[in-house]
Amino acid sequence: MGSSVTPPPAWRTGARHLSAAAALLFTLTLLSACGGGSATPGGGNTPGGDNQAPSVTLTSPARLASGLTGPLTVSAAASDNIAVASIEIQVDGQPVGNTGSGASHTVTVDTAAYTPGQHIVRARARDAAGGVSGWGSATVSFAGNRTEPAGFARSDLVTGLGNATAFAQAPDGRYFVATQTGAVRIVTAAGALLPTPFLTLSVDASGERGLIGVALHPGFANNGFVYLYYTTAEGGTHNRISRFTANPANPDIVSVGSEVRIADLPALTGATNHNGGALHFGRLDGKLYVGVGDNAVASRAPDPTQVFGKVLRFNEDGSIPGDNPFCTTAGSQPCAVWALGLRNPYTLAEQPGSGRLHINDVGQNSWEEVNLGARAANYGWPASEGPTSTPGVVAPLFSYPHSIDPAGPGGFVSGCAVIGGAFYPADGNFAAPYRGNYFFTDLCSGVVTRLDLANNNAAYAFGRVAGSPVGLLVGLDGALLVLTRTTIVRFAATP
Ligand SMILES: [Ca+2]
Ligand SMILES: [Ca+2]
Repeated sequence: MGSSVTPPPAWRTGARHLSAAAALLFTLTLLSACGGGSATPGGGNTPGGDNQAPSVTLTSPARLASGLTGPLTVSAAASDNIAVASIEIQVDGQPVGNTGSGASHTVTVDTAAYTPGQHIVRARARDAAGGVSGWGSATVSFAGNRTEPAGFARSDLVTGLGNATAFAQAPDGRYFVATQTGAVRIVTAAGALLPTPFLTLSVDASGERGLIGVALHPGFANNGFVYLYYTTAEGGTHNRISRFTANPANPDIVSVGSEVRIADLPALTGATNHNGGALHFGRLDGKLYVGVGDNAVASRAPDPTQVFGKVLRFNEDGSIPGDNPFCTTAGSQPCAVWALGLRNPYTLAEQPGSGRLHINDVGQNSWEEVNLGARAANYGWPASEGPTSTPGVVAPLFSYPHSIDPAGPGGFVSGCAVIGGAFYPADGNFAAPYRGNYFFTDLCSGVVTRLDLANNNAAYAFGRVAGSPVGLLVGLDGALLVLTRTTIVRFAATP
């Protein structure tokens, strides 16, 4: 063979095992100009010595087609130096219809099976040697009334939560729901709202202040530690992170007097917005990660000597780890700074197993951001908001605007305040294309979007909730749960 291109090992392996390869071997040998003498040592004949993958074009639907309803014709055409063996079509990373044989293929997609909003149609082609084209794709939007995709059921797990702001689930299945005015409510795994709060704090709940964050210690099953982020008027209005302990005799109630202050953040300005509030224990390092807003003083965000506009990282007892990146005066609170350049990181989420952290930064006038968390990273605020190529600034993984702009990086996704976030675990009971996805929603749109990390962080509409969502998590039973100001909405895969 004259070609010096070496197929990736996966292609070679695939060629040996593709039944189509064997079936077409004779034909390909005839068609190939250099079909003889191409035996692969130890691997049999490579069909035709074909090192050139097909190319494919998605011919329908049109890119950025919007408001699609009813049956949708999806068509693709491919070409190859020898012959196209097959074409595969996907919607949102999931194959639809049979794989077509030959150089063109059409399937019909029922748009009514999907939640309205953005979807991405893709096609790719293979040749007999296992060569695979890139994806031909179209970002489109579907219309309709669904609130969850086919194969899922949506229900309200619990209603009547007043001004909920954040939630966490204990290993025993109970949900701890923080409410802005200071109460932590317990919801049983079955969805019963206990009448007596776990505790009620005295908070300043004006504007975006109040009780706005909750996390359970990784050892909660043994120690009953509940961490809260709240605005207190004590000693000048400021945000505080404290640890409380559940009463061993009645774990639905706090042990009176158990509060241990983890951190008292500096005094707030008169502005009542941008308090952050995200609380999360790193699964790999056991550290407490805290999202702190800029308190409407944007210039603080890039300043490593201030804790506003940051992700902070503490030890579980409130001491500061020695390996944080920006420490100049040992023992000072800014030594807790782990990442900077954030405006209002209201939620954080970590992928089970990998430790991958997503920081959801609520934007100002233009953009909402999902950022990949990294030690010492600068996310750009206030010099940049949304997509950026500025050196030294970590651009968002995904950002979407406040006004819909289908041709822009957000596609058909828009909203006013990003609300994260939950990684769907690899062992969950959602279908395979959903596993490893990152789910987020938006305070204003109520659209639950999933990011397909395996497809370059493509965004697909998954579901919708009414009201104003403020948080997401994947429950112990594998359901996706969305907390709104009043309700926990449950998305479960149906058998
Ligand atoms: Ca080929
Ligand atoms: Ca940014």
